[in-house]
Amino acid sequence: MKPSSRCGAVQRWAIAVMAMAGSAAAQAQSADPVRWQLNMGKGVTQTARLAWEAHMVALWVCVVIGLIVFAAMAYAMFAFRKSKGAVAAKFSHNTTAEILWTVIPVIILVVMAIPATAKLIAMYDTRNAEMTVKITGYQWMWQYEYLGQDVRFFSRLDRESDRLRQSGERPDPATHPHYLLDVDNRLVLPVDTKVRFVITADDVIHSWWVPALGWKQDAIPGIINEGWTLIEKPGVYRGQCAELCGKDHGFMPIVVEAVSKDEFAAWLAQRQAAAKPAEVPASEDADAPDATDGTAPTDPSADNAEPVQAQPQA
Ligand SMILES: [Cu+2]
Repeated sequence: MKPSSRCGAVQRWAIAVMAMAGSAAAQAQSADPVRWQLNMGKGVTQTARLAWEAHMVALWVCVVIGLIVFAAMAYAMFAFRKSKGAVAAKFSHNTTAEILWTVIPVIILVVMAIPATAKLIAMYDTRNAEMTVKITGYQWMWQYEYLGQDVRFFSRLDRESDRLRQSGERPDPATHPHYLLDVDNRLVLPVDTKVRFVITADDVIHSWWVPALGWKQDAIPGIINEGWTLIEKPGVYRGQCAELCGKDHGFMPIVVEAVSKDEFAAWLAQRQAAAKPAEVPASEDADAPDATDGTAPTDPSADNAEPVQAQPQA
């Protein structure tokens, strides 16, 4: 190989590795991992930890099996090589071996399935929740409704990300670390509180996914799915829609802000207070002179919860 072509090959190889690392980093970004993190994150909920434990058990089982199989292959290739005069055996069936390579994997699978099933059952147990949030997926935003609290709002891609994505500029990770992962209204939740989610969609199937919480749940029109979380650590946890839902699927991020119970109570009270004055302008407007032409003024008290297109169509 000529030095120049070797150089080209090395360059192509380096580009391929960088591209793979780049896409891995982009995928992992939603869980706010550290740079070059290879393993799944532990998350900030018990559910996430259970998923992590199941993943680690499966990983180590795979590692041990891989080591045994590759060691056996390497030994066979080296010890029974042609140059040593090895002659291939001619048998085609071995009942003992066939029983062993069926029974051993079955035992491994059963041993892995028992704890995994217990974990799954725990993940779906939404009983004794202290509060419920209804999540509705729309093309292309989320609506959060704190059931029984008179608080609901839409959560859309933040304006800066939206501007950048439409400008054709290349966002700099240093100045925009949460490009496409920021929203205008965060889902604020209290820590150490069992929160039940009821999840649905208005138009097409979406999927609500925040990796740090440890699960994802489909949001399907006409169907209510459930989930729950109990966040142990205050912080900001980011996620994305995980079901291809249309052209702006990649632009409906999720941001959960976990705060202390006191901060949450204060935030909720403030949201409730902010929601109330929306009814006041109706009476103010009644005195406004623009009803003189006989046309009905637009009703400012109209429910602002109607979905509106977040972005102009491209
Ligand atoms: Cu979606």
